Formats: sequence, C-alpha cells, structure tokens
Amino acid sequence: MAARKRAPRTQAARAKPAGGRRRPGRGAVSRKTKETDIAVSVELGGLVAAIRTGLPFFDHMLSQIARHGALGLEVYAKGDLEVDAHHTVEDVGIALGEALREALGDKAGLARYGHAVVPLDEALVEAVVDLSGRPHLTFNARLPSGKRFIGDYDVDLTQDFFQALVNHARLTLHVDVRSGRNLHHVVEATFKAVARALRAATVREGTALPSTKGVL
Ligand SMILES: [Mn+2]
Repeated sequence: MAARKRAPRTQAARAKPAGGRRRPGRGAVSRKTKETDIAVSVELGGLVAAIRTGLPFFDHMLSQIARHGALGLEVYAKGDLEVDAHHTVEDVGIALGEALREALGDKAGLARYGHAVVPLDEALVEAVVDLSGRPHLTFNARLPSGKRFIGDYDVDLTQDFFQALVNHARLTLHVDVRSGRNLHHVVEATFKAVARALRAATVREGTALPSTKGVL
C-alpha cells in the first residue's frame, strides 16, 4: 500500500495545517519519548486507515477502531518492542486519545452518548461511551482462562490501551464482556464494541452543545 511508505511525521503534520490552526473533526499528534516514537491522525467520518505499530494483532484491532468507529485513522508507531509491547500499546492509546480529543473540538452538534453490543461468534461485548470531558473507565472483562497472549500481543494490554485512550480523550467508557470462549474473539469484539459506541457518540446530530451545563 502506497500510504504505508510515507514517513510518519509527514503523515501527522499533513492533518494539521501550518500555523497550528485546528481543522474541525480532525486531530493529529506526534509523540516521541525514549521508549516510543508515535504519529497519529484522526478524522471523524474519514475513510483512510493506515496502521503500523510493529504488532500485527494490535494493528488488526486498531483497524477495527477505524472501520467500525467511522474514523479516518493513521497510526505509525516505533516502540521498544525488544522490552515488550506495553510501552507501544499504552503510548498509542495516549496519542490516539489526544488526537481524538482534538478532533472532537467543543463537541457542538455531536450525539455525545453511544452504546453498542457486538457479537463475534460466541463472544458478546457491550460498550458505552459518554464524551463527558471526564476520564473514566470501567472494564469488566471475564477473559477465557489459561491464555494471555494472542501472537505477541499480551491481552492485559487491552485495558491499559483503553485507560490511556480514556484519560487523554477525556471520555467515559464502560466495557462489559458478557460472554466468550475464544480469546481472539473476546478481544476483537471488545475493540469493535468500543468502536461502534464511539461512532454513535461522535455522529453529528445538529449544532447544539449536548450538555445543559454549557461546556463539555
Ligand atoms: Mn480477528
């Protein structure tokens, strides 16, 4: 895919015009530490998905966020995978959260609430989102016992990813794994349910701010 050959920084910079003026519905974040080097761009209602984190299963999950969240999403991450995947997954969550927060802007006209219950064969996961401005995660995941890894991906990182996303996008998220036997199914249904809930919460319904408080 041609899009994958472009340099990460150029990708993120492209979503943000010179002078730093914000474009409605879009956010872009570049974040570099001693552990990770990450560029993320988000476009509400966008179509492009280009994702490369060095973790194939995580790429597969971020693709679900893009497709089922109706988000144009570019994620390029180079992390210290020789240590393990934790820094990379968590820092992508931070950068995606920051970019999403920028894309949400003042949230005027957005639905604010979103709810989805998504099956993947025997797995069933519920997610509820509120673009509340207040970070909160409730994560009830009864994972199938006896396995923790899908490929190189430690499923423990799923909660760390959503915690980072919630903290930096400043949203409320409740995840309930209702049932499931296959670990891949359970984790994938979790990402899809969160994506569907996000899609519903970020849909444009009008122009009013979805809060009687006057700010979100
Ligand atoms: Mn899958």
